Amino acid sequence: MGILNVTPDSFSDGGLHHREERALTRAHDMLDEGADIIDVGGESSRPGAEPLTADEEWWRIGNVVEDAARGGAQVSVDTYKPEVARKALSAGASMVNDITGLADERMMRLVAEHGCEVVVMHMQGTPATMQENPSYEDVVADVAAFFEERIDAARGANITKKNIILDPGIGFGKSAAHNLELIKRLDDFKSLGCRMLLGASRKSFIGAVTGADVEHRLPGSLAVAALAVEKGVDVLRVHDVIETVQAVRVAEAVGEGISYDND
Ligand code: HH2
Repeated sequence: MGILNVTPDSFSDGGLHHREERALTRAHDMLDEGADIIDVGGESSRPGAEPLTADEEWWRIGNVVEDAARGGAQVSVDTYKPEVARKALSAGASMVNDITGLADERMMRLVAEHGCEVVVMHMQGTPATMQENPSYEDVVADVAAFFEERIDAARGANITKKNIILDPGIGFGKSAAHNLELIKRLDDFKSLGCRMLLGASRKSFIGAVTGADVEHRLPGSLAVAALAVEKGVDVLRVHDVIETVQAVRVAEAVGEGISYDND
């Protein structure tokens, strides 16, 4: 899943793809590089970010969603607002990426109505305050309990389990230690029986471990991608598509084996 932030202020690529034509070029480049899904977002969720209205958000992403879907991409819309998701689904998106984990009942009903895929992400608090003092009894057990409750609620609303993709929400109300623990124990979530997504690309815990600034976190991001594949993660939400595809291919080949003509 390639990230396409049509925002002036995202933590890593803010401003880069704000102009529509640049966003579309980036979408096509990511598909050429091997992305299967393009995740289009109009509102930054970086710590401390201020929310937009639904109209402002749609105004930023509408044409990009429509054009990317028309060009044949599977489009995911990164929004927690049902008004924005509804428009995106009508414009050709087929996945809703909801960082609030279907907190809004209207979003739950919309996803059920459309029969689309949905990313259910865990977040402690809200983007405005989530990094102030994240705390858990046991971060993996707490996130798993949240997933179980959300799966039950979604199934109660007639969302099928095969359409639910679980995401522990790296950096969303979590310290660096929490993020590392979640990555280490990603396979604990497999027993819930849903596909899984991880969004660790260029995030600040990589900086906390290595000292690298946001522009120089690709190696750390690739290390996490390879570990995630090994632990059974199905979708990686990333900025650097071509590099991640190579890392994933190698990690998969180690796991599954491959036959070479020239061995
Ligand atoms: N992370 C970000 C945004 N959306 N969605 C899911 N499912 N999982 C994530 O980990 C995730 C997400 C934050 O990263 P980014 O989009 O690069 O930045 P910003 O929120 O500042 O636009």
